Amino acid sequence: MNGIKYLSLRFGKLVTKNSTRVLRQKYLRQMSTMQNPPDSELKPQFTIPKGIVGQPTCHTHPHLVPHGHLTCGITQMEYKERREVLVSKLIGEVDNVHRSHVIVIPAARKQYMSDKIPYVFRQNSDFFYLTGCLEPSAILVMVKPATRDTYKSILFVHDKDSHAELWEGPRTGCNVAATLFAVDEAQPVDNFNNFLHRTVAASKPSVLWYHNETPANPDIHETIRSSLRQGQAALEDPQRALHQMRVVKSPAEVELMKETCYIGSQSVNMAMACTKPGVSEHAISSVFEYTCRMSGAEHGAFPPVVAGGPRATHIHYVANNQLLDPRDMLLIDAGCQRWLYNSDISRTWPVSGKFSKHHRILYELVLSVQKRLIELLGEQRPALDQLFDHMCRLLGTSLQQEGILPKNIDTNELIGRAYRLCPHHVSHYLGLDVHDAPLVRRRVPVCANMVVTVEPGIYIRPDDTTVPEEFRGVGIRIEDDVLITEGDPIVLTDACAKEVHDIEAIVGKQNI
Ligand SMILES: [Mn+2]
Repeated sequence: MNGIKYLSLRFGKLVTKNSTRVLRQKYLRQMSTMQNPPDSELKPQFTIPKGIVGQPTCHTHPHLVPHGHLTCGITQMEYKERREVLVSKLIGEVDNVHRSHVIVIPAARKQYMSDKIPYVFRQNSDFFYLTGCLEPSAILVMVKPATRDTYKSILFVHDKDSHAELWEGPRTGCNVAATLFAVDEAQPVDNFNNFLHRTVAASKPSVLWYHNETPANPDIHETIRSSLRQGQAALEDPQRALHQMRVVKSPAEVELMKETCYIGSQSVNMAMACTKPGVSEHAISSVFEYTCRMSGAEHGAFPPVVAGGPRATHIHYVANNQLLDPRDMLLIDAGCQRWLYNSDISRTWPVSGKFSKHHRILYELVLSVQKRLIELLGEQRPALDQLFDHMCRLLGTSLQQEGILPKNIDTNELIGRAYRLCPHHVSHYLGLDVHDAPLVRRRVPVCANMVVTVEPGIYIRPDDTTVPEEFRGVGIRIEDDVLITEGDPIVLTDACAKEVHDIEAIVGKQNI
């Protein structure tokens, strides 16, 4: 790609093959010294078995997993500690201490687009957070008897099977899974049904912790329900406690978030650089995805929005099948997933490479609101719902100042009008899921080590006669991913161009 020299000079960090390699090497070095005690200090259960297992390990895929880690950036010890924290949180939630607790966290099962044609497998985030295990249809069970202070963790996995492995690739199997995932015991998934019935029947009165509403694996749903009926166990949902844990990132998770945000940022820059009149939205989407994958992401975080002109006023436009018009702006909302951690970025830029007068007015208005909202996150640690109120107020006032909204309306009316122009929320938590930890309310104040998006927008439909004509048919969104710290918030996507002069310097400078 030719224009890369210019872009590298301009930004010093645009993705090239070379810079990605350097980044990864630096990262691997950092990881192996920072969080990993020397082997001699590890207890016997914390070793990564050599040999081929069902997922990448530091022995078989040293280019993906740093030495001594179970998954990139996360040690077996960290996964074990998460399980311990969850068990103690859940026990603390139930009044009666004389109860046994059985916690069931299923992995995702494979999904098919048509007969025998699977979608790319995506592990269930709750299950992955507690195990680091990438196997479909596995099940984590933790049993805490009323009579003991300790709990036992059992991982149900698919056992070795030469016929299945001939088709699908190697499995970890029960013999190795307990060591690899640092659990007390590994059993074949086929044993789960009997195991659960026996355990629940033998431990009355018991609490069965299981997320019943949207089952991650419908195949075991009936087993759980029949255990409940027979064993007279009380059903409780572990997800709220789990999401409270997930919403606050560990130091290792923060590093993973930095990585995914950096890759997403550079990939949006590349999409910006490849934007020219007549190019298709589809091509821009492909540039984004290609750059993400070449830089170490597994795939996109979600189907990207690549919307030229008035199509940007449809907030979830994903058809991406139109050609770009030089008079239009282009809105992208895209992100990538690296080791299951997601970035989520929106940018809007002129197809021609130069903002028109009215586009620039609207763009700078949204940009100043977005920057102010990031400051407010640091100054006031508001709940995300409060940040949304701030956005409506700020947008309303700015639009009034520019003469886009009338001056003779009261504050409530103004906020209402702003809300109609930006009908989506301004923020969500970000992490293993794009809309991360959904059970954590957006009414709770943000705190250090949360990662949240800040994404104000304005969408003026082509037929919106309440707004001056020259501003109609435009959608603008600017979205960054922000790490809350004890001090100022850190914009993890700050490598992604958003100032007018930076955007104008990049757009169109790269040949596809
Ligand atoms: Mn978002």
